[in-house]
Amino acid sequence: MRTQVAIIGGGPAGMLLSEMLHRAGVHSVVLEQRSRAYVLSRIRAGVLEQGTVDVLRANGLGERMDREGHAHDGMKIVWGSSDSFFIDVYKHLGKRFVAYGQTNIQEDLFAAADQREATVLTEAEDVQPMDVTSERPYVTFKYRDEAIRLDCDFIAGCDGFHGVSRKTIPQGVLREFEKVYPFGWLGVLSETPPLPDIVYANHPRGFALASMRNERLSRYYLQVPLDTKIEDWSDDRFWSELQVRFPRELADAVITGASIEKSIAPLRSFVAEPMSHGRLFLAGDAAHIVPPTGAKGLNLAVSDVFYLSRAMAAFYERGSTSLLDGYSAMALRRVWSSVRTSWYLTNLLHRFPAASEFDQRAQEYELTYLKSSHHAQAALAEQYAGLPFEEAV
Ligand code: FAS
Ligand code: PHB
Repeated sequence: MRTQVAIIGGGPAGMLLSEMLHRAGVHSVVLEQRSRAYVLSRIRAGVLEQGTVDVLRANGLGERMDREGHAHDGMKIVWGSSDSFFIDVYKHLGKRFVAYGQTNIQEDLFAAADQREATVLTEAEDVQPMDVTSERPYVTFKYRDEAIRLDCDFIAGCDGFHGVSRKTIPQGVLREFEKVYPFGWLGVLSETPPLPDIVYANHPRGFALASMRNERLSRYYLQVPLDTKIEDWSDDRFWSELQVRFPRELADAVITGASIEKSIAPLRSFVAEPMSHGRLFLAGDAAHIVPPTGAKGLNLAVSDVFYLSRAMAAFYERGSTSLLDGYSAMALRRVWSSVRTSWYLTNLLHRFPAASEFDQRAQEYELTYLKSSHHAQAALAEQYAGLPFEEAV
């Protein structure tokens, strides 16, 4: 087989890259190890930055999002019995967020790929990037019991944190930065009307979050210890704990119901540098992981793909390699900004088991300061909205 760009991974990064390359006249093949049904069964992100919304609209992926998505001016942070403030992204930046599930985006991406009869090979096994530092890289894999070689000009590693691509970069070249948090998030999806706002709660018993997928589908999270077992959390226990962690008037407004999905995600911050090596380019979770506190994971995957598709299009249009050469540095500037914001919000809103009384006081003061300072809220809103994409110079 031969293509211009071999894309490893059919999650949001891989499928969006394939779509954007197609629109730039560049051919790609997507190799996904799981079935389409499995990819669509994963419940993950739910909040899209304005930059992500703009990219999806510009690539013909906005119609259902605009119909079913929920626009928000910002998010609410609550703590204690009545303390709260609103991260008003619209007031400070003139931008809005859209609550629209990653699952929906994945469905829209698969539908667009089917529309253009794209080559998306699911259940591809033993995918291996080869000769990535040569001018003739290729990928080997097994498909329906047949061993296949896919020759290409470039390889895009969009295969997530546990993928094979990042591991292809030699140890002497790759630098990894990691911070593991001493807790996870227990998430529930329920067919119940959500609270009107996305609400983050800091409570002595732990963090809680109220979000949504649409006006009939709610998404809630609780901070839980790392050794938590899902079977220990009945729906009743989840709802009563959630209502303890929200101030009374919010707790009373929560409409409970049977969970249709329940999962635990560990929290970590992780960045791999550089995000390219020879003709291999990493995008999305293959290169970085953020704690979901800042709702940045999916949005970073989109910004990486925006930069990478622009760079590859420039190569095929006019033979220029400058954007490809500068991809890693440009993507990492935005990655580290989001990694820092997500780390800051995780420290601000969670209870750390080993926190000293000093740490606790400092956290409480930070919340009080944010509540009192228009400037501090504007700075947080700017970070939360996500930095603008850099121009191609
Ligand atoms: P993905 O992991 O989504 O996709 C990678 C794809 O590559 C997968 O389909 C995988 O099967 C495939 N793959 C892996 N190895 C392969 C191989 N060797 N060969 C071929 N294919 C291979 N972000 C938020 O903003 N908010 C959230 O609330 C949130 N919750 C999350 C909960 C969980 C449990 C997880 C894991 C992540 C969550 N995220 C959240 C982050 C998430 O949304 C990611 O940022 C997003 O999926 C990134 O997309 P990709 O980079 O495409 O990686
Ligand atoms: C979600 O809706 O899943 C969500 C919202 C905000 C976050 C993380 C996840 O920070």
